[in-house]
Amino acid sequence: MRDAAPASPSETVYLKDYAPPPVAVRHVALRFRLDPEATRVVARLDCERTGDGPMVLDGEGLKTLRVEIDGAALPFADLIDGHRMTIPETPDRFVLETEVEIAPVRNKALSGLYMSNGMYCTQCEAEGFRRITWMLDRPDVMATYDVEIEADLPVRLSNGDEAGPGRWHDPWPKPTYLFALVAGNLVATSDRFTTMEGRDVALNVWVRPGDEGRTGFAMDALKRSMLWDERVWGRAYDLSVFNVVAVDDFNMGAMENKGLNVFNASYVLASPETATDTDYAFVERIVAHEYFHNWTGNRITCRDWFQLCLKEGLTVYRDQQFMADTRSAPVQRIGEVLTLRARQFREDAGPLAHPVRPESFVEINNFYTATVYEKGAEVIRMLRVLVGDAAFERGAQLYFERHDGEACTIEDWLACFEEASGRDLAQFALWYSQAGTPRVTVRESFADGTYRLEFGQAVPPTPGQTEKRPMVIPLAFGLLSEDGREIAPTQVFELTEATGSLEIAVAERPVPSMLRGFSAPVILDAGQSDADRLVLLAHDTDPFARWEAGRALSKDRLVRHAAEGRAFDAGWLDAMHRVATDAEADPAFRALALSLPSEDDLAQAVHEAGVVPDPDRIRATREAAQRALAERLGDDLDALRAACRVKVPYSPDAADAGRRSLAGVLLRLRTRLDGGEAARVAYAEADNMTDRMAAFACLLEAGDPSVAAAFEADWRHDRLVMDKWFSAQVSHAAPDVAVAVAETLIRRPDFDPSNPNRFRAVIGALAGNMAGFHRADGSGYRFVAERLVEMDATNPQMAARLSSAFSTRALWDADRQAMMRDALEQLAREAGSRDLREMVGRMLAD
Ligand code: B3K
Ligand code: ZN
Repeated sequence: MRDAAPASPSETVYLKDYAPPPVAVRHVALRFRLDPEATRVVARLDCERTGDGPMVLDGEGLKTLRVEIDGAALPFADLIDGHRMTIPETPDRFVLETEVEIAPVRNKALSGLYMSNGMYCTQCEAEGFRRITWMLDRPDVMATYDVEIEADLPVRLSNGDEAGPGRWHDPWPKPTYLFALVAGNLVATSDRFTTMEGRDVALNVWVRPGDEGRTGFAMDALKRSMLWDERVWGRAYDLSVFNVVAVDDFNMGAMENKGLNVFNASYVLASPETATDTDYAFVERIVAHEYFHNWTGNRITCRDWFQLCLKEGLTVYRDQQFMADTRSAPVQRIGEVLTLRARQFREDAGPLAHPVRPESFVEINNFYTATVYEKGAEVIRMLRVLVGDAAFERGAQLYFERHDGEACTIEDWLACFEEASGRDLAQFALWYSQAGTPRVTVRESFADGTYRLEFGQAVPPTPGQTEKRPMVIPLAFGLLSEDGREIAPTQVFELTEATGSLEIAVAERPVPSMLRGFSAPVILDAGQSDADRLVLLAHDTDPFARWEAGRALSKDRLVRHAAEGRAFDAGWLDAMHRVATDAEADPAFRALALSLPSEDDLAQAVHEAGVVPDPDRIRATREAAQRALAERLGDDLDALRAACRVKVPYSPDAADAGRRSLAGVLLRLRTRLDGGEAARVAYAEADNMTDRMAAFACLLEAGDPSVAAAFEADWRHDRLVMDKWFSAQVSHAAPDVAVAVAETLIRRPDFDPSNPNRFRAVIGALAGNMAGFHRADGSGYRFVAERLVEMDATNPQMAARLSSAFSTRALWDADRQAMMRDALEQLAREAGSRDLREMVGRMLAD
């Protein structure tokens, strides 16, 4: 199933080449006779000519047994060339029937039909359906489905409504990528939901026997998502059953198959003993996200894969809104920005930068990126700011009315908002086509009662895009007085040219609070003074801007320490102390304000300051800063920790989670002073996984040799908790031993690299341990590259995804750059898959 040849231009698919298919498939009837080694699939396609030219079907790794048109056999061997079957001529209306054999048990790529712990399951997005049977495997071919599953297994599921044992009918036309089948020995937690249209819906969360006790939160999140989508977007569910299945071996988080969402078990199963608050939040968010796809993705889908952000950016925007409504909106927003900067800004700044709507790809699975998802969501957030809430809502409803049942483009989406708002969105559309994070500068002056702001924007060059045009950038800002009063509430300045300016009449020189709520995904240089930042940190009414001021103060201190060896000043430490002890502020906010910028963030900032970053030095700086903070907090540390104590029984709600989060940050600081004494007590006393993991991390960082064995003794029976155990040991290992720790872990019998969660727990964690991965001797690079080559032979998607660890090459010193290049060249030589070859090719192309 692997392609042998290197990536060549002929493998590249271009947006500009899009052409509709000449044949529509109106209905698909599938019959499966499941067998691990020899599953038979009979597919009957009701087809109709819609244009001229041959019918080209996709198929990969199929043993073809029969191809017939209207009952007459075709000489299929002559028609098949690699992964294509070309039928030169067809009647206007016809039935194409094929029969193939596949071996799910041998499918380790986890794309198509595969097996996980004895259960059959599928993953078809983006192009996995072709590994099940011959079909026009493209999103603009939408059909209704009938599915029949023969197997000696108690549970047999597919999309749509149940039409008898093992038989399913899906009345809603859908593309192949939303097809799903699950069969196995599963048990359900069940509930019901009545939609606003009066439809009674059976809800089931299917898991392996033994896991039933951990499904309650996912079910609750599902019901709340259904209600929220009705209330906020007017979208109701449209089948009589909604099934969710937890699968152990899954490449990503989850998949929105129509009526049959398949989830990585780690994003469904949650109990206080085994899941952290972060896990709970992921379960809630991903359940919501996949459910919301039912309208944004399933009922209205993408014309082609270049339009991926049409469903993903929009659905992320919707899940973010849901989380903001469900939890603390400011804390959610800060978290979103942290993720955007850590993942998307990093992507945008390196060789993997691409527009929110890419214009070409070799392997579409390489474009399920932070840019398509997270920046895609930011673009929608900006659209809302620009057209206003009322026009946004009208535009969204118009989109649902006009395009229900269709496969659409970004142009279709934007046209609805142009119509609803009367506004020309041509310049706004640049957000979809221009890659790179815009840099915005702001300079201020004040004289004679006039405050003047001057803005500038520049979008940096990115691969394949050297020239950039000015974008429309909504900059939300407010003004405070120097003693912290708000003197101008939030307003939005639209920067549409390379430069722009604004004058406001005010009596005194104000303190500007810029980019409130992070109103645009840009890098802002406001040239702000420490004095202004301290005012904002103490008084800003916009929680994001308040947090941002503190973050800027901290980042500045840590960068100067790492780059110039400058000591931490009392002004900063006092400000941090005030935030920590501000009893009025939400504990979750305080936890975020006290958390220092990550090592990755600091490496990028040191690089931007014109100094080559040294990973060990950055690590040491962060350690020193934590120690200095801990010393400044002094006795308050323990008092604050005590005040964070949360009532029992455990609740995953935002308020309690916020207290646990602050307690975790404080414990980390405490550990810098007592070598792990408080963490040992916290570990012993922990009655939930959040507190336990926080203490475990502290003890690992303190170099406690016994804690890993103690944890393992308690949890070796639990695969999801053991993923945390694997991951934490690598993430929190000292830089000089991180590779050795990872090497020891992968030799254990319970390290199964074919399980993506376990593979990520070790290899992904090492790539994320900055000073461990970037060892000066290159051992981190070699270790990760070797594992990726091994992984590529069975699961190319996984290997390609983790290969982005090498995308930060340009940040580092010449020796590291050379060693990273060596690792990439090794990957280029030894990569068999199109997936990994494309990624490596992009990372080497400079
Ligand atoms: N749509 C899926 C992701 C599919 C990834 C394919 N490589 C999950 C989601 O975004 O909801
Ligand atoms: Zn999605």
